[in-house]
Amino acid sequence: MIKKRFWTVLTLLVLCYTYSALASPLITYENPTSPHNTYLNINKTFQINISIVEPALRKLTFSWNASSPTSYDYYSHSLILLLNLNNRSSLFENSSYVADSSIYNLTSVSTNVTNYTLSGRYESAFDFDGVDDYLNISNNINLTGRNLTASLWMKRDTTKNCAGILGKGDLTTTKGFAIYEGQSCGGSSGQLKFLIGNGSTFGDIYTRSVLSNNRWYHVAFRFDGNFSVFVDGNLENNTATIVSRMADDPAPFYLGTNSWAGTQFYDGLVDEVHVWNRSLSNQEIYQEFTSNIERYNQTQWYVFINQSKNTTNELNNGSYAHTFDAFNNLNAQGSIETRIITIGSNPALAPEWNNLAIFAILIITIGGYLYRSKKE
Ligand SMILES: [Ca+2]
Ligand SMILES: [Ca+2]
Ligand SMILES: [Ca+2]
Repeated sequence: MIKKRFWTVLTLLVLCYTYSALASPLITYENPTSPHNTYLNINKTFQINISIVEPALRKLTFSWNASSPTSYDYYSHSLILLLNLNNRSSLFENSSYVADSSIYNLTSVSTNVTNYTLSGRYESAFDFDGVDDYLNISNNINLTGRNLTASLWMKRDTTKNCAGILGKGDLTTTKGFAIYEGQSCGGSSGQLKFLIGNGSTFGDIYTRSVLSNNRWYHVAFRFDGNFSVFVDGNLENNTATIVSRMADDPAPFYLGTNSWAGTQFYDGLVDEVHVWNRSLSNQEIYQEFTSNIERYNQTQWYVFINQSKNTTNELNNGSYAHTFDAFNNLNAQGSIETRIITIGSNPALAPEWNNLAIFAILIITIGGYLYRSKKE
């Protein structure tokens, strides 16, 4: 009787364990992630690649840097739009449908778009012809009163007056936000403009840089009561705005056109669009520039990171521990082992080379000894 109960309890425990193991996100390091306890003395940056198997991902956190621990969300409920634009049939993507991989799984419809291009920043990108192509992404998201960060990669073919790149809402109602070309819209040729409406008026900011054609740029705009604009991870303009609060209604996102004009079409590529309903820190925006998160199919995700300190500096000497935690819709957690990368200035021999060197010295010494004994 006791024996039978023991086996029943054991079976239940095994079943519970198996269920929880199956139900948790699975994270795996992929090449070329450095092994645990790697020492770097030149090229003080490192790459991390992971894959995640989880059909209902809700949150992904990257923690790193042992000396001043930093935690960074690659994915969470505050990421309200995530477009990889990779034309994955496993996500039902085709020339007239684009998958939003945010939690909100928004419905995107492309209009007058002929093709994706394989020459994206990461995998494929969307190629807007500047004539009539745009994407319309309907949603029930209301950003009224929220902060905002919007980032994307862009590579422009030609500079056009006021051409819309990304926005939400019909700005004739002075609501929502928009990123578009500044030329003839209050800015110079090659500048970008970011605009937010509060229901009765607009606030705006421009890039300081004049962005060249035919080159990839990462651009990010942040509204947190003030305006900030980042190009390739660098904060390059930061101003107060007359608009202290955003007004919005559940209006569509638009890519490739200005929703309020309908004739100002962008000519060029757009890739990896992120919209957050919160303000990201400068470090988080730099991290967006240096990383990519991709949904590969219904269950699989990839994250790529090329970690350095910032856009101009490699990492300081020290010890960097990194790990990831993922959560699904049942709040089950999956983690991966912490790996440590040490960065220093001393040329350090890897342990196997140390052993090889000792072995070689031993062989030479014994060889020398035998040679001498034979001669004597
Ligand atoms: Ca077209
Ligand atoms: Ca892409
Ligand atoms: Ca073109």
